[in-house]
Amino acid sequence: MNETRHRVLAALADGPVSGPALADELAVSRSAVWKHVEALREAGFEIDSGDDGYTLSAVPEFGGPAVEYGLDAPFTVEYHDSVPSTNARARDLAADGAGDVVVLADEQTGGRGRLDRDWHSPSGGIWCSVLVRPDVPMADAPVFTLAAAVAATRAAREAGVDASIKWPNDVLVDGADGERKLVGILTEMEGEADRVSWVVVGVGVNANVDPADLPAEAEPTSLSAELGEPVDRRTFTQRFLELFDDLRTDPDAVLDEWREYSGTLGREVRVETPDGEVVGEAVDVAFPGALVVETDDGRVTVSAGDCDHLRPV
Ligand code: BT5
Repeated sequence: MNETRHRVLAALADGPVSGPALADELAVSRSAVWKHVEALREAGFEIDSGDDGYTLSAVPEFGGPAVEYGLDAPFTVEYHDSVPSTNARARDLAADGAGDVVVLADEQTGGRGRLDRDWHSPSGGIWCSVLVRPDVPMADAPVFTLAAAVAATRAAREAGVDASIKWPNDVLVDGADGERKLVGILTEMEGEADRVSWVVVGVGVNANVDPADLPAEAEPTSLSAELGEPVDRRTFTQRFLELFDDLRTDPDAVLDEWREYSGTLGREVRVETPDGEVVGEAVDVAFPGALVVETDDGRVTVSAGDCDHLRPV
């Protein structure tokens, strides 16, 4: 959304404001004001026009302008009703030189998980990829996956869902019938060893989705299933982006909050790594995102793999 349109919205939110007064305030023509108001109505904003002028009366439930409106983070949002994969789109934007862009979709038709697995993304979810250009070495990039997991978990808790993090990239809800997957994260990047060029953090949140429409073997859940009513996707997305923005430059805070929200630490785990299986008690997380496991043969630090929670220790 361009700067003038942001300012139109801000003025209407404090409305009523007349077309001529708005034109003066923004130093644009009256017909330009009218075009901005019509474009905002097209985007789903409800704008009343009365004798005193225009007033903003409702913000759309979801979409790019809706998420950008009132967002306290420096991202522009590109929204799609349907797209093959927000990560693939964000990678294209990265190749064009973009940064601090969020690609957001209501539905994905070719969503991807790690290791080329499928990610089911029906309408009603929050399918979101954040493209950033941090000034860090490639080896540090896993901390962005942890930051996204922390931000998604905190946003879920603020929405009333008691989520926790499973190392390295899942957000789960522990219910009567065991742990169910609420959020998955796929981080992709490009660069030289000493410096990242871009990082795309893809976050899939089962928001207002019926878990019956997701693969049963994945043991999925959704925010709406947990709450018994739809969640406000606009607020959730804004909180996620604001929290992620705060954390992306503060790795110590990421690790501290990750420990606080972790469902993995203190558990007996089995991690399938490229070098074999590691079984033991998960005792800590280490920068930039490794899991420290106390095994019968001593401490092992695992930097990548699929993790299963076994019984509590
Ligand atoms: C992940 O992979 O959990 C990462 C998922 C990232 C998805 C986001 S959505 C926005 C962005 N655009 C993309 O194209 N991707 C990212 P992994 O840990 O490999 O888990 C994949 C497994 O989760 C699958 O094999 C299924 O078993 C299961 N699964 C698929 N869809 C699911 C869903 N909606 N909810 C829960 N589990 C699901």
